[in-house]
Amino acid sequence: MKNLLSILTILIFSAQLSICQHYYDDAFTAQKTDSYSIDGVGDESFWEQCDWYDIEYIWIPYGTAMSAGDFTGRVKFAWTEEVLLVLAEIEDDVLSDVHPDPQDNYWNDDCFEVFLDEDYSGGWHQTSYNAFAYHCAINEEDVIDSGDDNAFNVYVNDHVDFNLDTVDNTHYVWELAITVYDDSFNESNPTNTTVTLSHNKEMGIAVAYCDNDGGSERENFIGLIDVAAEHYNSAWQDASVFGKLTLNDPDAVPEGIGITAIPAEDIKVFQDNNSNLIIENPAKTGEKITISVFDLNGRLIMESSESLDERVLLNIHNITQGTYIINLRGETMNYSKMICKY
Ligand SMILES: [Ca+2]
Ligand SMILES: [Ca+2]
Ligand SMILES: [Ca+2]
Ligand SMILES: [Ca+2]
Repeated sequence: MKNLLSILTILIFSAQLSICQHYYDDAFTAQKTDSYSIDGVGDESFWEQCDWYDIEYIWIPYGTAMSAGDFTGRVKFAWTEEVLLVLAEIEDDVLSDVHPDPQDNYWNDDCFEVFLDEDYSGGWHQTSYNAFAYHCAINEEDVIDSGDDNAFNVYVNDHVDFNLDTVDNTHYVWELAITVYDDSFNESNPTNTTVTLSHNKEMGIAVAYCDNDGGSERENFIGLIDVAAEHYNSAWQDASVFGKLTLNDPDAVPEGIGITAIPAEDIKVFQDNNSNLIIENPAKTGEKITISVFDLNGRLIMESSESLDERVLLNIHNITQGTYIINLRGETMNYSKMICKY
């Protein structure tokens, strides 16, 4: 009996380990927006604040290279409290949809896939809703995920609102708004609850493209994550191969610290034409502050202690072009502003 208990303990512990692990440390950031339009055109201003991530790893056939013009892709992420937003630019020489039944061989037609693990748990999801593998068809309508033990290849069209826009004969834009469900989702429940998104929330994410150029099967499967050979086709089954997506709201003020000394609208943070960061504070408070520059993945790029006089100048020549979050923190203030370094 004692041995049996020991074995059970080991099994349970092993199961917990397998549920919580993540094989890769790829990190991505989604930026907050309050409004959007799913029209296949990424011209909303918030998309400019989001980084592109290349869809560049050939999962099938593993480790091979694409011919010029066959496929290129890149993706970016944003969010509101209601949805995760995905924008992808795809180059594909032939759009192909040879299996007319959306539930038949959906992965063998041209198809844009978003893999989403609401709570970043990792772990097996092929036969559960621990995570979702949203296979979006080029008909701009059908979204299929493998279901659970009771339901195979289920329609989850109401999870993803998407639009596929044709730019020219070989270039396309996919724009998606994904309503987020947690692992309590049940396909037979007509009133599944959805998850409200918030600043700093972490979710498991991967993206891939199934490229079929006219045959009966996809010729290539190209993904966002640089997986090992053993995981060349694991994403549809195992959320542990996903990367981490962090939701960022640049306007969020950390709890317990507010701007008390100076109204936020009175502080101006911008870059001048000589690659200097300028902070203007008409209140001339002289408060000792720490100026921190973060990239969109939350990495600290540089930091400086200054006195918040009427005008503070900080040399940022050595920072590469891109979007950054500037944080000013002092005894009575905590203020963040996003800037584009050019
Ligand atoms: Ca749009
Ligand atoms: Ca192709
Ligand atoms: Ca999960
Ligand atoms: Ca294709």
